Amino acid sequence: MIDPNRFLDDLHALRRFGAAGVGKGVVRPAYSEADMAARDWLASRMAEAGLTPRFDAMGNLFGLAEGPSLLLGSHSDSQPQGGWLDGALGVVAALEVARVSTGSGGPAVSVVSFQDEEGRYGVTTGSNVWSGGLFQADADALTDHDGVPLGQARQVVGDRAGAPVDPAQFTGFVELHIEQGATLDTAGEQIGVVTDIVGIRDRVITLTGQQNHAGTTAMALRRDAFQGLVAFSSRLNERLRNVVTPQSVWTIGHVALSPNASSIVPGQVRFSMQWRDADVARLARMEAVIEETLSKVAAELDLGVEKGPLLGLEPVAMDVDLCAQLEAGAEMVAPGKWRQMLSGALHDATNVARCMPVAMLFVPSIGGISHAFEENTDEADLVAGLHVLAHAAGL
Ligand code: HGY
Ligand code: MN
Ligand code: MN
Repeated sequence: MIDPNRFLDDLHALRRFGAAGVGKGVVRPAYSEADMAARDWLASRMAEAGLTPRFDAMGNLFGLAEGPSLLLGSHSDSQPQGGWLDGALGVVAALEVARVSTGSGGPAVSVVSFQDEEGRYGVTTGSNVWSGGLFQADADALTDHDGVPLGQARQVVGDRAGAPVDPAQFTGFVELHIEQGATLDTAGEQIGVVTDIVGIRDRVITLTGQQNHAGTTAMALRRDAFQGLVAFSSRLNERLRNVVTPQSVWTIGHVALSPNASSIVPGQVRFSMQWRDADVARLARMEAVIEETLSKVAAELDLGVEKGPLLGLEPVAMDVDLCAQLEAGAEMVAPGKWRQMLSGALHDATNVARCMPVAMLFVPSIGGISHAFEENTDEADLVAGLHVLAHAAGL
């Protein structure tokens, strides 16, 4: 029998690894001490649940059932400032469903916590490598914003790593996740059944001008990298309006100004450029506008441009049969308080869809807040999501 209190206790226990900031925030980036300690704890809980824990070389952690099984899970790494539920909810709910199913001779259910879903080193990197979307050597060359290569960071996995886990042993993948947006919360609904996950593009861009004295360098003579970023961003906002819809998003989230000093004209700026949309053709049109705007501004301000590798994932549709099971569960658990919806956030399910049928379900995020310490969800909604997941697993 699903035990909501045991599930909630596990959620609060997992939050203690990297607990930080206000509310229930966590700081548990991929391969950090807190991340690996959390994975060791999850491995012990998987063993107690009757599963066989197995790390792979990337640090993805599986709890394997015997024979063919349905895979449930998500990720347990966090953003640099993360909420306690992003990823963690799906892993802990999967653990509770697998524990009950194994204990009652029910359908075989395996559990996974993917590594670096939050893309400290790329974009959903752990499940990307595991599903064959990214070669290990290419992943190892990816660096975080401090320049540390993933190949070096993942050494912390050490001798935990066992044989690779073959995706062929799984019949499908279902991921429970918080919505990370305001749709369900605003509508007073409890469950979202995801129809599609948007696509994403992400790259690091460097503009290089001339570092100089802030007092003696006339404005007309400056090659100011920060002004280049300002001009790029404001013109981009104007020019993208012609190709986007209200669901399209683009973000400059990381900015490193050099040398970042009050009396020095900035000679260089390194920034992340990320955009997302449900339509592949529109992602390409957005890319063209970004490229044109960048080269125009660089030419006008006499700045050098260096573009890092373009990382990305295509939009993906969820499996209709697995969705039907989630919809039946939603109607049973939250009659009239569920909807089908698009996911504006990226998830490991996008990568896993390369190897098997996948589906996702959401529970509300209070105020739509996520990727922030304030992220939270009512316990009743967390438990509702757990019950719908259990129903989809055949419990
Ligand atoms: O950015 C995302 O969509 C995910 O939460 N990593
Ligand atoms: Mn997530
Ligand atoms: Mn996230």
